[in-house]
Amino acid sequence: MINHETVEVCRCFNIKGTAISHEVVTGGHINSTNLVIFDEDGEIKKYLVQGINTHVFRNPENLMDNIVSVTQYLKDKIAEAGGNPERETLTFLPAKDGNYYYYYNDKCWRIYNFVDKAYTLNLIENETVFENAGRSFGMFQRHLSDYPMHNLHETIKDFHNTPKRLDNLKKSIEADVKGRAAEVEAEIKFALDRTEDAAYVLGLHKKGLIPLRVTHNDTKLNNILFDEDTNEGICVIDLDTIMPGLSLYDFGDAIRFGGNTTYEDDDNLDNVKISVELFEAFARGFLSSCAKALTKTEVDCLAFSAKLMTFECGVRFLTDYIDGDVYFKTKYPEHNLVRARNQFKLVEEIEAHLDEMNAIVEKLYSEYVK
Ligand code: GN1
Ligand code: MG
Repeated sequence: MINHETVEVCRCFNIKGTAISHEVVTGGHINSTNLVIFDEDGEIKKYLVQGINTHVFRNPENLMDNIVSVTQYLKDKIAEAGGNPERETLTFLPAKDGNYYYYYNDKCWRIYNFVDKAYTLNLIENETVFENAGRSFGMFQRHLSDYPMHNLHETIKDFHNTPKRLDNLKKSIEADVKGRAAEVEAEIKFALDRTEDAAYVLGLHKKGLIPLRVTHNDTKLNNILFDEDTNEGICVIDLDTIMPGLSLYDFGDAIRFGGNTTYEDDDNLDNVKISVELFEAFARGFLSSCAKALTKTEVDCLAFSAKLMTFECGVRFLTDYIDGDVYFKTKYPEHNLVRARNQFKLVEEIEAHLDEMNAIVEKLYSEYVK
């Protein structure tokens, strides 16, 4: 089925030819994505046509300014390293007014190329693939290490400020717009009991022990494209939250999602476990590509960052549940609560395995900084 609206949007980005197929791409919790295929004079072209969630990203101009500038920078880095810039980072199309976003039907749209012969994953099937993911995210950070950070806009303020996320939770409990707070007392207690942990990493940053870097800030496993033939991570996608941040956010968030033995919304908490093997695989890949660039304090916090980012995401899901599901897309009424419980179970799991995970990091680090 061809979708009239997305084809019209494509015309606003100067795409010619005949639309031959349309498919909704599910998976992301924020934006709406469509894969639209065109026949352009016998040549088959695939585009991702995305409706930007302007409730979350309130300034599309700044958002696209970051993304276009970073992808152009990455293209040069990739070419210098002998890679393929068309395949290893995203290419965005300008609209007919020259901007990289366009308002149509009161919605804000953007279009980028579809990378062929690549796949995404929601659950890790084997350790090698996760090691490859770690290498890609480490490489992403390395490629951007000299990027002029002051050029970046903060697309979402205090995105990974965990103490602020806890403050927001408290405000939501106070407002309790849907009358849901009473039913989640146990989850609220779990969150508030960890107030001190929530501030630990930012405290080290404020003391000057952890530097700001250009970070991705949403390193979910499904935000990386793997090559169909080699299973190598080839392209980091979902670039909306590229901002100055801490490397620990990227490492920790990747473990939160990929190191869990099940999906982030599995409601059977017995399935939720941290896989120490997967943690080691990702840490090996990550450290192999960026260990030398990290400070010792960053390295010492890597395992802890997995707990921190899982905790923060759980707090966000819980807050959104109490707020009445206004931020994350949900498929059923308790979806955010199920996600929050899943994340908090994973926090407990990480707490129980933290010594083991720290020892793994220490061992790997000494291998890569020899
Ligand atoms: C959202 O857009 P998506 O699905 O890749 C969210 C992340 C959360 C993640 C939880 C801009 O990521 O911060 O960690 O859901 N993105 C934004 O799965 O809030
Ligand atoms: Mg995504």
